[in-house]
Amino acid sequence: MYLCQIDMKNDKSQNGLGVMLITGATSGFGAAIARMAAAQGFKLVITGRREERLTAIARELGEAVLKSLVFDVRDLAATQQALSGLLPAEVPTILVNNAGLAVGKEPIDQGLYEDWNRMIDTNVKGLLHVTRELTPRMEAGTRIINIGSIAGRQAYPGGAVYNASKFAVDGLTTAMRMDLLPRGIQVAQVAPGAADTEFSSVRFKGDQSMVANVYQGYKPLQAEDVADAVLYIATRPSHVSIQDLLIMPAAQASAYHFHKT
Ligand code: NDP
Ligand code: 8X3
Repeated sequence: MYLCQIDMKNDKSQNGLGVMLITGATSGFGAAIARMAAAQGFKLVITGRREERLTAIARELGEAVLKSLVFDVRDLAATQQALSGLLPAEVPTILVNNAGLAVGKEPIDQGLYEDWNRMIDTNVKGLLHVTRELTPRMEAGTRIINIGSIAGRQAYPGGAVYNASKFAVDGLTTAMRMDLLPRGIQVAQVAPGAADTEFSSVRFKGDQSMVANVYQGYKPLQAEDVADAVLYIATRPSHVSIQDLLIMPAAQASAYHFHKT
């Protein structure tokens, strides 16, 4: 059970606490953020590629969902088409750039170009596409929350391209914060450690023994733990800017140090 102190001065519209747009709301962090934000009074625009999943979440959350948008963040034309259709009351007061993935864990001399392109195009270019399309329409007092990773702070063997993409998110977050400062738009990063979502299943292309190995012997973060961090940032009073939040399982001290039993 999570309790966030909510500042009603955050209210940017007739939509209660405001409108949160979440990319990658079909599973993991994104779905948990959508559920927690709806429960706290946000209106939502939710996005993802898997239409059935998105429709199911929209149905579950009912009137909280203003719009469900099915598109691939890698596809600039599709992103532009989907986001340009937002009505003024649907433009986010909180943008959560969450859609992302790791694919493969081969060393650099064995990596697959296709995997590398998927990671760079989704985690870096996808975040840029969504941000570029929405920021011109976002008002003073709004916030962007980028989902980074411990993998964007510490590189590890087999992580090179995923590491590079999340180091990019770290750098982009800092520069975006400076660019958007004069417009009164805050930019934050939430950087989680190991979390039990569909992440590892995607990374290991469905190999469940590899997935089980990642989370064995300790309790990883749950999607709700990360959602709680996002909602904390989203609901601070308007003069408070949480810029960076590193959140790890209690059993993880760094990208390399786990206490497994
Ligand atoms: P999930 O695989 O459960 O969720 C990933 C989400 O991203 C899905 O909703 C997926 O939707 C969406 N997505 C992926 N590719 C695209 C695309 N091309 N276009 C649109 N949406 C896309 O994993 P997590 O919830 O764990 O991952 C969320 C974020 O958190 C990612 O950025 C990940 O890198 C980061 N992260 C994860 C950690 C972990 O250990 N789990 C730790 C630190 C950071 P769909 O497939 O329907 O398009
Ligand atoms: C996901 C966390 O450590 O598997 O970003 O890269 S890690």
